[in-house]
Amino acid sequence: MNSSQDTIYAQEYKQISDFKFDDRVAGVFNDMIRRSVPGYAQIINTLGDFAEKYVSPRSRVYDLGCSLGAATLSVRRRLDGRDCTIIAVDNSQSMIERCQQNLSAYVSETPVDLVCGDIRDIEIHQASMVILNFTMQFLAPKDRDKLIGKIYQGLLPGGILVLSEKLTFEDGEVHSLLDALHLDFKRANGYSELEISQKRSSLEHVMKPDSLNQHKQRLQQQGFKHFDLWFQCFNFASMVAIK
Ligand code: GEK
Repeated sequence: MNSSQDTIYAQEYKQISDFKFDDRVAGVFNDMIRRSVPGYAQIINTLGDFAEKYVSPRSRVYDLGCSLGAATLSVRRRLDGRDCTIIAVDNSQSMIERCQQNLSAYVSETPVDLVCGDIRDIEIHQASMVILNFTMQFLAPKDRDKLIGKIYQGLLPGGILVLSEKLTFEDGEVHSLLDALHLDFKRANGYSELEISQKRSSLEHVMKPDSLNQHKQRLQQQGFKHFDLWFQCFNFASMVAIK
């Protein structure tokens, strides 16, 4: 999956508008997410391992907020012979168009239904795996319980939800430390102070992370019995919840 270098916030803007997954972002997204999210590559690879263990024959896999299709590609490689369908959803037309090109570059017998739509509106049925890889943090907090409830209802018994999110921490000291380490990670990946601060302002009203406790409580309230973190690097984490 090739992509141009992300220089979107390299020039100084007089006014920073809210972050959008538009064509400009979609064009550099692969570079942007790898340089901004610690552990992203490992999480993407491990989604394939979860798929291998949890996806049952003739079931469905949902990739909600699929962007350029990295998670779908990782999972699809492991599903041949299971007669499954992957439903990959994103509400950015630019992401969907590029995702389609990425998927067509590889041969697979597992079909992918690529849907340009809002994950709050789609139905979930017969799922043995649902992936929310850094997507729920962009949903209004009031819509999150309902989404997790819908996923729980749509999962087959024994099915898995993999939920990756940026986290906040209730302990202020820990929050500041992990936030500072994340900023160092971005600097080490070549982002300037200007790029870091302008991107931060653009995300301020758009991305609202929860704490691990909030995730745990929500997942339990919506019915999940089994839950834990399987990955964390600084303030980025990936969780599993099993029905
Ligand atoms: C990956 N999972 O590479 N409905 C549908 N899509 C949405 C919605 C919504 N309500 N809100 C946001 N999106 C991917 C990375 S990126 C994470 C996910 C990030 C989409 C949005 O268009 C974008 O493509 C994606 O969710 C979030 O594994 O940029 O940090």
